[in-house]
Amino acid sequence: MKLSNYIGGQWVEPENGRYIPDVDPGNGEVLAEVADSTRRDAERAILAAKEAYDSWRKYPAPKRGEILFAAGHILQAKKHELAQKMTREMGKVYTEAAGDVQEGIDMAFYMAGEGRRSFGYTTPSELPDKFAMATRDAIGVAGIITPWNFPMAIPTWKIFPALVSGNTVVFKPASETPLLAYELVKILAEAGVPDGVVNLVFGSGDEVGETIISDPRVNLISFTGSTQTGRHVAQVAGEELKRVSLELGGKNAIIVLDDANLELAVEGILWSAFGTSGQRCTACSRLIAQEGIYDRLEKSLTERIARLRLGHGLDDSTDVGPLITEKAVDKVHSYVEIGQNEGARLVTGGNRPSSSGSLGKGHYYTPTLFADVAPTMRIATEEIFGPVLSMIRVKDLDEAIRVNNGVAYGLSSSIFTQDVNRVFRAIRDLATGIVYINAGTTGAEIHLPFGGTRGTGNGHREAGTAALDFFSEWKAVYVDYSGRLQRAQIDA
Ligand code: UN1
Repeated sequence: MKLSNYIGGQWVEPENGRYIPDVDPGNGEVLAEVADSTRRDAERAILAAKEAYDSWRKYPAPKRGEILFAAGHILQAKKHELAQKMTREMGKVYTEAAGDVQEGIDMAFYMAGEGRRSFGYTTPSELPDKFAMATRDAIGVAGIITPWNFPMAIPTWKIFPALVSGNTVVFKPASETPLLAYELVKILAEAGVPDGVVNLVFGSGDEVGETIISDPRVNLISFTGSTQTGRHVAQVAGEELKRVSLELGGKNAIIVLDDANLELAVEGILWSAFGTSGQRCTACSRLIAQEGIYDRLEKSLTERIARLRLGHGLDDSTDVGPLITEKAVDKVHSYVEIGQNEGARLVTGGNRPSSSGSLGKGHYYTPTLFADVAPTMRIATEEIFGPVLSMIRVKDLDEAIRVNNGVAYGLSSSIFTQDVNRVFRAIRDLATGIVYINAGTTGAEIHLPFGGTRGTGNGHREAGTAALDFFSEWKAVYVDYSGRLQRAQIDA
């Protein structure tokens, strides 16, 4: 199977005719061949999006919404098939892949409804016989650059609000997950998205990504990925004064206080730290435990982690799938060595599984727990993006909050306690964009704002109506029906 670009409503070969393999990280199987496009292909896509913009922005928003409804129904009908493909292409276990597709379905229906809302507001004028209102306008061509860890959810979080707001799209998915991007764009075309409104270009960040962020015809950029790349995106796009939304790294923590329900906390920790093999921006990689519960928590977690089964995500008995690439495995392992050199205590995991069995062909790493981690160690401050959890001991809630807030990121945080007073202090003081009470750090729902503070981004939020604030701009409209010149601020 060959995955070509989709430009101006046509599936087209990359100009250089080059394709590279798309590989299953769980067993090395080649799933498809994907276009390795260049700057020229990206420029064609940008031109197509630019040309389609004027008629799309004038296409009634409720009708744009209806196309998203149709896309939502197709996604729903194909949920199982798409989830299976996602597991094979990205590695996460089937149930989690199905959840990823479900986020896309939820976002389709939510944003479809926005076609009949996208509320602005009216407000009184300071002058008589004059009417004032604020409406939302489309912006232009949206450059959408997405990561591999949520191959359906994240593209839909960006593309659907972009479309319902009247923008056209140039979409560059991560090189590791082209198949799901291809499926999504096929569904959008089938749902009735007009030619040129959504364009898909496969290829590297250096060629395709760089063109999208620097080309002046692209008006806004929505990017999810590493903090390092995000900084570069902001710099390049900033030159052209583009609107830029960045969703970057995390170093999310779960706080467990002495009075917590221990079993519930353990479930939440395992799910947040080792689900998707720790490859979520929202994954929990720090466990901040109060001293009275620390040892019991460590013991219980150690037993449970030892029972987690590694394997291919389509195998029913698998709890933890592979990492995305061998390079990712190397990075995770280097952090394990860093942790040991820093003096943290490796409790369990910390190695590649033996390469003799079926795991030998994939990129696996054993779920890993470190204890006696100091809050300033590198394993407790830098994003690892793998199945590595660091336990930090604290005296009380105040220290827990200080440790939680003491990193360069601020996406998600969580606290387990039964004390309502401490719950509300935590809600007030945890400096992250998402806060969970008695639940892990993952599992954001699509109708609430998603995003983080500090190094996690640049202040924008995705999902919910917050997404419309990024993908549209305000137009203030004054209608004077007095029939004479009325001067604001001057005529009493
Ligand atoms: C991400 O890891 O980039 O809250 C997104 C969650 C998911 C989305 C994660 N709904 O974990």
